Amino acid sequence: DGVTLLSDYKPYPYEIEKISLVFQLAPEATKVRATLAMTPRDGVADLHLDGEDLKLLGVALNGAPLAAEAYTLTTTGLTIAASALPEGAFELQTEVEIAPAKNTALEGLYMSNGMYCTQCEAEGFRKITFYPDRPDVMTRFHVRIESDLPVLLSNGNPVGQGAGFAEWDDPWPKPAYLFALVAGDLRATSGSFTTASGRKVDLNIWVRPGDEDRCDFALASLQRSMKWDEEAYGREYDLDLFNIVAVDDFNMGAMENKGLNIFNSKLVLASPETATDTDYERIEAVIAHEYFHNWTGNRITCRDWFQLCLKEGLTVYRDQSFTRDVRLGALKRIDDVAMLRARQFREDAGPLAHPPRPSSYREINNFYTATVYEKGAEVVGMLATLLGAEGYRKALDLYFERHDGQACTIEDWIKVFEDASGRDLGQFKLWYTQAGTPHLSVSEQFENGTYTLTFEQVTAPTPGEPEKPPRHIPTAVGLLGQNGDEVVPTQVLEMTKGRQSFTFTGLAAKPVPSILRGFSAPVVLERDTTPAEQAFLLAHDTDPFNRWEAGRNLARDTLMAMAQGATPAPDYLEAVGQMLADDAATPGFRAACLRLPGEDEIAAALAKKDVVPDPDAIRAARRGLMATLAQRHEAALVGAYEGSAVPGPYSPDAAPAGKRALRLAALALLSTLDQGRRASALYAEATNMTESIGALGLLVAQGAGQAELTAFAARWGADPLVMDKWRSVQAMLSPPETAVEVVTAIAESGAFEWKNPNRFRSLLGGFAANHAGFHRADGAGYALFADWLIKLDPLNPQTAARMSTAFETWRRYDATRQTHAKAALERIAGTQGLSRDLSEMVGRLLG
Ligand code: B3K
Ligand code: ZN
Repeated sequence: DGVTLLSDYKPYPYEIEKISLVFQLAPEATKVRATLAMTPRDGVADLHLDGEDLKLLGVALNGAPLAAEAYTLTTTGLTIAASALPEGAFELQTEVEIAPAKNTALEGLYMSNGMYCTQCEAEGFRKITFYPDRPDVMTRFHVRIESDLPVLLSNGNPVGQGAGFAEWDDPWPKPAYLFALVAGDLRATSGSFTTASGRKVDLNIWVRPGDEDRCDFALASLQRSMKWDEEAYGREYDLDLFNIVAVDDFNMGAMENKGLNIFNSKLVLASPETATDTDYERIEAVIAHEYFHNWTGNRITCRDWFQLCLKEGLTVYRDQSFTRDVRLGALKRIDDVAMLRARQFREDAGPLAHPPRPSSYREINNFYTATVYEKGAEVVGMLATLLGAEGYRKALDLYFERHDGQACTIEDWIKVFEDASGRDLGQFKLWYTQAGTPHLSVSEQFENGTYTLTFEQVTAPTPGEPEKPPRHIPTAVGLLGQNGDEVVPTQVLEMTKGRQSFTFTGLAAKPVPSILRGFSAPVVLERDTTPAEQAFLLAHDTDPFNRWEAGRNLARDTLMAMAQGATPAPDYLEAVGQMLADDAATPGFRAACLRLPGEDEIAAALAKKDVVPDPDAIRAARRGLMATLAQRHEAALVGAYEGSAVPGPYSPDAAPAGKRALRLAALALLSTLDQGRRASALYAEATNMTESIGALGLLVAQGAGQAELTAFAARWGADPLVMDKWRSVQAMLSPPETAVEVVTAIAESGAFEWKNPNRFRSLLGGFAANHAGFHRADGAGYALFADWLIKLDPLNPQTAARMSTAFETWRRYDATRQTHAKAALERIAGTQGLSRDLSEMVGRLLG
């Protein structure tokens, strides 16, 4: 029935010593000849090679053509009967023809703006040649590319080059998903890195002619990443060459192919005029992420795709640590948790909930999720918290020593932590195998100098998982005295039962607890506390994350109450004023505190309390609170706005970026009072994209900015990456009364290149983030979205399926909206020839 089960895993019956590939590139008819040196592992068995959309031109065994009776060809592959195979080693050769120019799915070998490129993870290699396309089959690749294009690249080291061809050899055995090939008219920005042991590595960032002047930041990011991985994890790079190629048509962010990373061009190209501070930060983080995969993913890979979080969760944890260390410090945790809640908690609370290590799937591409990535990273972070910094490093050293060159499982990973620490992590493993976000409620008691915290954990059922046994939860707690001094420094309480108490003795007075410091576990903390106490923590907590969290809780509670008709809580308004005045806090931190929770987050919080969220009331509450804050603190906000202007040439560094963030956060509030006067002025004088697009967004949110939108399009019309911002700002921020019409107008203007995933995501992804617009009561938002998914699916199922997650919250809303959303989903489900990708998603969404 098309379902793949973890429990069905069987090792592949053949070893492959080596694969040699010859590509004769042509847009409509590329020929691929593959020669596999194979040996049966355990006696002769039927030999299955995966293959899809391949035109078979010939099969030969040890040099002799194979008779047609000896093999069967299906739509999913080629099987050679055991009876046709020799006892021992043999050489198998296939020749196929493929059409990269017709490949709109952007998986396998395809073309983008005249260049050839590949995307093989998870199962794209089977669209290039017949091969056991599974991560536990690792071998050495030799590649010959024949083409007249000037730059011909593959994995590993260049071993031959001449007129119309290049040959590459990768000395490191790898699974097929890490194979890559690029051919095109490309220009390199080059540099080098010398490893700790003295190996000089050549680095190239390859882009289309004309883009060379936007590569310096990516190159410097790569150098920083290489250095950090040596220092933090003792990991050196292992080839003499590292290539990164920017591609305009790409289904996701980037791909860690061995020695030849391929990137979505939006995550490489940056200049002050075209990229925002957030773009710079993401470019650095993704360059680091893909580079870090060289050890966590490539040298040690996954046994099967159920183990995806083994490489992704760990590598996200590593890139988050990198960004904290080289750029953002404590602010990084705040950003990551805000993102985790917005995406992963949302996923965990809906029909798409699944464990970081799922146990079944139809289409693996549907499992590159916030749960596998971000929650996977949280689980690694909890292991680091439980073992401490030294213990974590010891465990990772053991992981690399024990498993280098292998394809591993989550069981292997946990065993490494058990062996390095001597601890039993059996209960901890539930984090990997069960879905759902635990809710942790806390109560306190103080008597005779003894303070007791009692925790209770409950996880609601998720699809297919009615029972939720207690998890092992590391809870970092510190206690503050009434004057704000820290009376008990942070300690990690380990909760393993459903209900559990922890005591602190010898206290002079009842303390104020700071619980779940640094967000030490991905749980929802529920605590009956007063606004006054939250305000106290916002003012005094020594843990920067919990300081921010206290303000966030106040803001969220205020907004929830306002969405149900209340007026804003005075404690909150007061606390914001104090925070704004706190010059000891960095501008970046103050900006994070000024930003209010998004409408979707408020809706989720209401739904959790069994209140049916009203998108229009939520929007009104949020805008109302912004206006109230602006009125109350106008002088301070004007001070913050004017005082955090950054003079001089643009630098993407954290300090000026933090100032710009504060400036824009203050401006967002002030814009509710000045009819966009300041935003217009800032737009006119801005010399960097952060401020241009920030100001433009504020104008659009007020239903204004027509002149600025026109000016922006006139200036940037020829730059598709910049125009993506123009589209997404309008789709995301237009008022709900006009958002559907705005999106429709952009979509239907001939200029919208919807087949390019960046273009599609900028508009439809932006619209999905427009809470009140997408969830418009008459269902027009849902219908528009469904139309576009139906249109994209036959060309690019992967991106269509990914975008369908816009519907994952549909059951939260009122009956009318539910009826419209359900109708839209059913219309998608009923579409003839729907892809496996999108039909799996819609099936789960409809539950
Ligand atoms: N490993 C790739 C993602 C591949 C997605 C395939 N649908 C990028 C990354 O996580 O680094
Ligand atoms: Zn990754």
